[in-house]
Amino acid sequence: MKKIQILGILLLSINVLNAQEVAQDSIVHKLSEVVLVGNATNKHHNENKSLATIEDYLSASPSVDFIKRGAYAWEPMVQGMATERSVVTIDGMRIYGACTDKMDPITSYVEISNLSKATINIGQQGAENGATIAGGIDLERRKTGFRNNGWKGSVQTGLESVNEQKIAGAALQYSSNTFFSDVDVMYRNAENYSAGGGGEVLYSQFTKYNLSAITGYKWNDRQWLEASVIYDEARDVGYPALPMDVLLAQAFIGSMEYFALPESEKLTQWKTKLYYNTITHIMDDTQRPDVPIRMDMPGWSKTIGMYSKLNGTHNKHRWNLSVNTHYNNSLAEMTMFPENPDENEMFMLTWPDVGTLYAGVFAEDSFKLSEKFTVGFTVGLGVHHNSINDIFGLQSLQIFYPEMDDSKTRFLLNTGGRVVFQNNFWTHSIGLGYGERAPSVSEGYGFYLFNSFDAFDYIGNPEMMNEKSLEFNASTGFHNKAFSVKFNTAFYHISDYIIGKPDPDLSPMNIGINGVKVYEQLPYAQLWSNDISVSYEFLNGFTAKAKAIYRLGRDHNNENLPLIQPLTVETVLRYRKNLFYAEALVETATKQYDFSPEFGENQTPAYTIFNLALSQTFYINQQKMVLKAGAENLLDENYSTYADWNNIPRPGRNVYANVVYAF
Ligand SMILES: [Cu+2]
Repeated sequence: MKKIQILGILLLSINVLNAQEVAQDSIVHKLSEVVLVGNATNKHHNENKSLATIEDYLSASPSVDFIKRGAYAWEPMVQGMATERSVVTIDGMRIYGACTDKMDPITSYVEISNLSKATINIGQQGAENGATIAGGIDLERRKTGFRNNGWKGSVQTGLESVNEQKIAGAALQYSSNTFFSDVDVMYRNAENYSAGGGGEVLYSQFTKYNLSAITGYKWNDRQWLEASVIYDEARDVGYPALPMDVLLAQAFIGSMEYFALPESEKLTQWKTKLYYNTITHIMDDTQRPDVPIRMDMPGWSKTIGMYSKLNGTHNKHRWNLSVNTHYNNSLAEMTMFPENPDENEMFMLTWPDVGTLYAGVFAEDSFKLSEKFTVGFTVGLGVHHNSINDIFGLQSLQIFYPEMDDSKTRFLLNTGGRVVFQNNFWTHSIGLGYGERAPSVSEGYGFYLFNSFDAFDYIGNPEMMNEKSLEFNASTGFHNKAFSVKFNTAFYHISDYIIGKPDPDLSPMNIGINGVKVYEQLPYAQLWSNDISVSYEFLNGFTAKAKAIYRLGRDHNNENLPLIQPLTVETVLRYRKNLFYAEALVETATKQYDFSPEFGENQTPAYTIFNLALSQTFYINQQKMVLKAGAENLLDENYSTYADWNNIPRPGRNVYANVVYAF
């Protein structure tokens, strides 16, 4: 399900490599975590529910969890921190969501069929693609590469009982020594799901279409070009935890990349990418029977960018140098329609046509001190420039900030270092980091953004300073042939911590709202993130695995931060014999002792759920068929996790079946 590997970031081949193979031939460079995404032709795939969502796959990482506002488009958290504090990229490309309510994180615009793996780097080790506090997730595209495999393909279909979800997908690949092309389509359609013990969760339906293609042409042994497109469209997506739904969430993500293997032996690879993406997000409340006032809230986001990355080795050094730049434009509107037709409609720019221009350089070096000790450094420097391109939007914000300019420039530093000890059985590491980030578009320039968690309208603050983080991390791991254990801990002292605080002088835009919060900066907040994973293989075919996660987050007054994970433990027993595979899983969380009433949070009770999965693979000549069936939340427990927005209950018992046929 998950391979935690010590992985050099210097991937020498563009082919889809098995993460284990990569790890074995690379020196310790940084401590990345790699989640392999299921694939009909991947030897690991029968460990997963083959047609699970990308969120399910990423949840295998102890560093990643999700805020859930319904059944669709969960918001990824890295090390217990929400999207403003992390950088999520697709093959290094920056994409900004177009929703002021965080309904459309980057992960919602891809499908598992588009991806081969996700690389997660925590803290400052994750700053390669942009300034970050929590770390980065890079989702890597799936591609056959120049393998000379000829034609290959697969079709897959799945059914899930809890929301009558129907899943269908197909993929076709062609590869020769000089050309490859991968095309895939995926469709998901789900009705409302049922919570544990029965009870329909209204507005939890969704429909998603995804189409992607990637193609490469190699004109000599050292140079090639790749082009990639992803088109993703979700329609009629319900968000039971929010007062609005989504009529349309649409993304086009395109790129061209040039690869070169330099003649010099000291340079391993040079790659340069140009990319563009455009996102349209149409939110509405037409399906909701009683809302105090009807509103339309569309949003648009467009990003153009490039990067160039050079990797090399020199004596005992492995290094990586990159430049990247992007420009994003974010615009969102709100129109309110009063019930009384004599009253005027009210129009606001909730994101006042905000431009974000970022340009950064990043360098990374790892140096092998001795057989067993490696030191690594990263340093990133960025220039971040915001501008408000709409005069009406600027004037609206100037009501609160009369002195504000229409633009602001910031400089961002992200740097870290670590020492790693590794012998045949043990790996230990300690690291330090310092990072800065700019406020997000909402934090800086949002205008009356309603948050249904604490029922406050939020107003951005363009005058905030950069948020800064000092981090300490350590890990220790042991592995032999049958047994492995790994423990990670990371502590973040975040100064000028950005958070919304009530302003009693301001009145909300709508009835039934508690008030208005304005983003401001706490002197500091602290986060402590811990996880441990254990795996033991026994009796020829059995594997027992367990992982536990515990986090703590406090502000400068020692008050709890919101959405912090209580102790959560997952235990899995697996059995594999030839082509048969079975798995039983227990997930349990303690009562949430540390929660934040100030942010509308209440105590989440403890829960335990059981899952079961079976799979069998058949080979018929060159063809392969995988049948997979399972049940999630077997005892139909009614529960929600700490990260379920407004305590929306998780799905009840779900029986599913997946069939994958590959040729
Ligand atoms: Cu939205």
